[in-house]
Amino acid sequence: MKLPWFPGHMARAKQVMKQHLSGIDLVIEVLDARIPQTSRNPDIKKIIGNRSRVVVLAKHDLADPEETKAWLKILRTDGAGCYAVNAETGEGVEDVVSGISHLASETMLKLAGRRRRSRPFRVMVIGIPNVGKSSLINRIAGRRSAKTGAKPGITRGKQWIRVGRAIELLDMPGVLSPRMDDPEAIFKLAATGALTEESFDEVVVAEALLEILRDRAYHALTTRFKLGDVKDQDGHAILRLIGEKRGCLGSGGIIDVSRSAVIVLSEFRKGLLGRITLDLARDDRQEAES
Ligand SMILES: Nc1nc2c(ncn2[C@@H]2O[C@H](COP(=O)(O)OP(=O)(O)O)[C@@H](O)[C@H]2O)c(=O)[nH]1
Ligand SMILES: [Mg+2]
Repeated sequence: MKLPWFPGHMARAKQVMKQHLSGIDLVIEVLDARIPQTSRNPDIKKIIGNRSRVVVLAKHDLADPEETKAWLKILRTDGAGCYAVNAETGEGVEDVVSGISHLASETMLKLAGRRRRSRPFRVMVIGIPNVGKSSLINRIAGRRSAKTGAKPGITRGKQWIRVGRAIELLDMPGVLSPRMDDPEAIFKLAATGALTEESFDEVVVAEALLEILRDRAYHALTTRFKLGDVKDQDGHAILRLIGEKRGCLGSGGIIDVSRSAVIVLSEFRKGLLGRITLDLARDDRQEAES
């Protein structure tokens, strides 16, 4: 598989993020619920330092609910809290906000005990591209403006969004680069939509994904694409069958597998092939805890 293009703006974004982190008390680390292990930046602990960290598993509507439950259990032992949300609809975001409020008041009490001057508790959202950072920020901000009515200058266009009385959320997320340490990780990032289209081979990714779906979501796969018995077929054969069913024909009536690959990936990412978690909590437990 081709190595993804690593844009210079990613390095700059990291620099900007480090500057922004200087005044931050708590970091919300957004992970993709389908790949909680792979969507985590390997240097996360170094980047965050000793700040508190809340983990949010976004896109939980696309992940296997049992797997998400297991991941929440694993990740809860690690940070200051862990929540599963749909950042698009806002489902679960209330719990994130109340968790943060609780941490904020604890911290403020400690500061008051040391007779420090009170100041807002500052929060920043970070995560890899496309994981749901902006959606989460919008949901947290939207919840606030829904409660207080429109207040121009407070919720929008400013660097900080007020959340409750004592909390401020940075309007801008911190973008982290994903882990690219093995082909398996690159496959999972590509399948879930974390990488730009030009940085991987869609056919290779779709074929690998189809074999996972064949083994773990057989009914959803065969129903969605109206396939017959494909239990003994490999990813390439299934991709060709899908191309046939969906009329992906190139010149001379040859099946255009790159078109069927695009269809498979796009329908998977929309959740039309079922709720699939690619990082299984069972397999990845040890790594996650290390
Ligand atoms: N199904 C689903 N889609 C989501 C969720 N969160 C974000 N998205 C979608 O994922 C894409 C990337 O989201 P965005 O917030 O821009 O990610 P960012 O790059 O981390 O800021 C957008 O199309 C969102 O609508 C979620 O929880 N569930
Ligand atoms: Mg964004």
